[in-house]
Amino acid sequence: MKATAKAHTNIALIKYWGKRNDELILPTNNSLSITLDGFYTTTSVAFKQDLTEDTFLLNNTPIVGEQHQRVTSFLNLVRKLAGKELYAEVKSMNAVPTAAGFASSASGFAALAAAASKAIGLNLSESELSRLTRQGSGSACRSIFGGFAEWQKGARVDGSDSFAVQVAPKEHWDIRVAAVVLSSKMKKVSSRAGMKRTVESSPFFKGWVESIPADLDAIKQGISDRDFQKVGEIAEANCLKMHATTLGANPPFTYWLDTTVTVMQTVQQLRDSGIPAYFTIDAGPNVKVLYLPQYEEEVKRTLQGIPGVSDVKLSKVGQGITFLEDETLA
Ligand code: 2P0
Repeated sequence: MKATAKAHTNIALIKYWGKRNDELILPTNNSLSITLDGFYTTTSVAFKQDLTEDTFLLNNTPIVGEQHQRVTSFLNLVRKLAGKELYAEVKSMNAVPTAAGFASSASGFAALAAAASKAIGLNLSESELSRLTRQGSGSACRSIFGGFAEWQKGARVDGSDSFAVQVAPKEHWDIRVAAVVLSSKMKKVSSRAGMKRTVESSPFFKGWVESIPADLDAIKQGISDRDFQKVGEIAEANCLKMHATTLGANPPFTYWLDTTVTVMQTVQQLRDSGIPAYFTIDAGPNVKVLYLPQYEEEVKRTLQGIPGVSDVKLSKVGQGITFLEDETLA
């Protein structure tokens, strides 16, 4: 009763920002992301008769407290689905540098869901796996798929129609993402708390939700046409809209630091000098930059040269869930 799965993290071009149901993790809008080759989590799950509780090792360190509780709560869903009451030994290795500002919860919950559901004997389709994964962390449901994935918010109150679908496989288009890591960090508001505060108090939230269908239609056309300018412009504008909603919240907040704005301006200057590059930012200060492969050297050098930037990590488009030989981790 053991399985090992690998999942990559993803970066949203159309952001998930707001829930209509906190417990089931049901979003107020569809979102669309690129799965990233460079950042991933590998997790093995073994359900065993002799365990008296779930155990969780992350990068060889035993995890207790809130993180352990989130894993146990998620395994409860898996046990319920399978009708089995066995505890599990969970071992995860994270190749998502926390400092890079990617939500490791996306690759983490996708790998956990895949390994746990397989280990316990559930034979889930990709849609069913995405729906299960969503209940661990929303953005993770997109990481089941490689390439470009859309999380369809669904309409049903039980969440049965809220899961991701693949929009295009990774072979469709070789675009790149640079994760720009800032040397000073500050994240006072978690994404979970931040989106909740925004939904409850920001007068801009209504406009955000209303603007999504047009952004989605246009970006899907852009992806289909491999139109980099169109995709970049929509992604950048969608990110700015999401961040604008936080300024209208009560109390107001922003994830940006001074260097965040400097990186954004540098990306705009790159464009002015004829290099197509666009930024997007999640619930933190770091910036991700979309670019085309032929400009990799120049984009990297320019971003690395910005004062306050400590590292620039590059990634291609990645694949979806893969299952590995059980011996890999445990
Ligand atoms: C996204 N973010 O679409 C957006 C953009 C942050 C900004 O998904 O509460 O960790 O576990 O569902 O998935 C971060 O939120 O939140 C996120 P939960 P999650 O990638």
